[in-house]
Amino acid sequence: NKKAFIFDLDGVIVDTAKYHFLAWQKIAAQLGIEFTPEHNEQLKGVSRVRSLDIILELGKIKASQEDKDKWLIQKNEDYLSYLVDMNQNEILPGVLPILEFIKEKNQLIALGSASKNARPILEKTGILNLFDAIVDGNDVTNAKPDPEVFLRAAHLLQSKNENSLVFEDSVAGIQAANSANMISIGIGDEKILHEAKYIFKDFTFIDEAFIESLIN
Ligand code: B16
Ligand code: MG
Repeated sequence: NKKAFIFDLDGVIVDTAKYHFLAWQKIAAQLGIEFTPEHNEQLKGVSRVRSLDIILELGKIKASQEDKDKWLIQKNEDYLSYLVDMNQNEILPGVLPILEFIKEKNQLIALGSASKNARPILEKTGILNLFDAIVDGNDVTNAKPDPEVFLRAAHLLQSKNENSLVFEDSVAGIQAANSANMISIGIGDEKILHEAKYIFKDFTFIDEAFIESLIN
């Protein structure tokens, strides 16, 4: 009776959240919109298209589809420029030993990310082979907090929702996991992620005993 461990990508496995922020900040600055780290919390786990809409709403700007498409391309090109030299060093502290421990225990691992850039990131960081299933922004139509991404991951692993665990750094992702009846594990600030069943500041606070308690 295996458990399905579903991992978000940005902000959980790798610290790409900071690159998303830098790239969006450039777009916002260009449009004269103030965009702070607090505003950025609303964008975590949210699709690229929806993220731009949130920023435009912040600045009360109405834009043509043509302009939006241009900014979306610009944002992604800028974001990808930060990933060019990405390697295993960008995996967040404590993540790799936990992934390896879950494998050692013969449990299942999936990715559940909103990002369309997920696969190249897993390749560059050298951990693609640890995943039994990958669901990313190319596979889903409904963004978090809709649970589609996690439901698909559990389905691919043939795991029941209640036997699935989700590691997430975003409020939208925690809500998605909860509404799918999965066990939500927040990674980050407990004030922001208070809806999660468990919360850890980062993976260095998660030990093997905790993972074992989830398996049994
Ligand atoms: P992309 P996650 C999400 O990834 C990010 O948290 C979010 O900030 C980003 O806008 C979204 O992916 C889309 O990413 O532009 O690369 O397709 O946290 O769900 O792994
Ligand atoms: Mg995330």
